[in-house]
Amino acid sequence: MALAVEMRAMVVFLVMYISFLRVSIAAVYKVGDSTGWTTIGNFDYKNWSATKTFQLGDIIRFEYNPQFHNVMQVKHPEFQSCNASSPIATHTTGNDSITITAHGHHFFLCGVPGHCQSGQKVDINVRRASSLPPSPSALPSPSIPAASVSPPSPSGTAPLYALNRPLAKLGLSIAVFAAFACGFA
Ligand SMILES: [Cu+2]
Repeated sequence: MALAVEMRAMVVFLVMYISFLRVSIAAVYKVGDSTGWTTIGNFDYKNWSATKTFQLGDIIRFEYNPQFHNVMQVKHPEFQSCNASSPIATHTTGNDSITITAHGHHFFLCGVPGHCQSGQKVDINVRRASSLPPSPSALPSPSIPAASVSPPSPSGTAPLYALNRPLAKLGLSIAVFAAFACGFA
């Protein structure tokens, strides 16, 4: 009987541990890394974002001096033309964390005159199959309009991709769990 109780506690612990892992998967990306969000040094934000694999739930952090800069989320045409007159959202704290909740492109620029033109703009692209390694038989990429920030359409394959990483972590969970359980014995 005591064993049954113990087993149940273990299962509860394991479930909690896996939940924790799932939550902790989200990554935080500081835009510009140590450079931050600025015009100084002509940082290449395009190259910066191109080297990242953004996923749903990831956090994009803009760190900057709010006296000199801000963060505006805009649509694609405004991003292209550096038009800060009709932003979707504006952030001005100097330490802005934005959680990515949709696939596709997320366009940000600095709304201070001249800054976007000098390169203070970044395109955060969350690809649909980003959790998969590149394969030769790549899916024919669906023609998603660049400016689309609409919620993802229900797709049969998406949940499968979503499961990959938690499952990969499961082995680790069990190993840690085993060590944990041994410590109690
Ligand atoms: Cu600026």
